[in-house]
Amino acid sequence: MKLFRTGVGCFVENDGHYYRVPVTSLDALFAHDDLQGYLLSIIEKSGGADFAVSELDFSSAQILAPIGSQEVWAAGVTYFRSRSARMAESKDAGGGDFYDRVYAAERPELFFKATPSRVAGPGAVVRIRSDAKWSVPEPELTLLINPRGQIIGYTVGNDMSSRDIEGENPLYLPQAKVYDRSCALGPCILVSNDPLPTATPIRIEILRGGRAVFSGATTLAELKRAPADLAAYLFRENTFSFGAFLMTGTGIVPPDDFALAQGDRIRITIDPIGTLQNDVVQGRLIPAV
Ligand code: DO4
Ligand code: MG
Repeated sequence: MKLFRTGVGCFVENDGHYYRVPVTSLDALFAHDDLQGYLLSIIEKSGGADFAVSELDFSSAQILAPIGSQEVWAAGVTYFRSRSARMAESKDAGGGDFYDRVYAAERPELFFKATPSRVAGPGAVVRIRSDAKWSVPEPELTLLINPRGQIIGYTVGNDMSSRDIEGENPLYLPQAKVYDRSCALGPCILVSNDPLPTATPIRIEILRGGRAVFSGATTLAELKRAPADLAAYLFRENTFSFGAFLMTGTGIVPPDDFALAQGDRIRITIDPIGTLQNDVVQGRLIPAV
């Protein structure tokens, strides 16, 4: 069952059919005692003319990032590939053995990633910082966690990152990671209280002028930490009244000679959820005032 936020309201998809969800805010929905049960009850009650109108409304609606007021957090160095890439990029700043240590440590690396205003939805643009020369997308399974700390769904995430800025000095991590449109989420929430199978594939393709310039894949079997453990660490000392999103880290890093460029198209697919597609811009979206 998939939950979509669109320009004309929220819809739930089940078996290829779309049903309107009578809510004005995702915040109330995500705080529900039993989101999955509530959405199933909407599907069971739907029928007749209302159902046909919902299908029609959905087919012409713009799909938006499936986020309300939630903060987006991220875990880092949760795949061996990420550990090695960070150590390589920080070789001039001391070699980064702290990446190796955090990969092995009991406590994960967790960092603040984005407010909703910094998040791009499906089809919207993501940004490269004006002062960055080496940026990459990070395709990440992203957890939706309710205010009680329970994982209630999954979406596809892109943790846009400036490798040159982070590599220069790890204390620059917030600047490498947090800026306008540095994060993309979507196209929907796969609503589920169950863990995803470890065989779940995560794939990325980057197109330049319509031609693939990078593609990569991994599976959740490569993720070193259990999503529930990451969620538990995040909720240890934080209250999230509307729940939170938690990106689980990247297992795919392009080769060191690859940098994103203006106009690139990024496609990230996690099969049970869908494909998140965003085009890249470098520079400001809105003129400074
Ligand atoms: O340690 C820096 C960030 C790592 C990260 O974002 C990742 O592994 O996905
Ligand atoms: Mg990341």
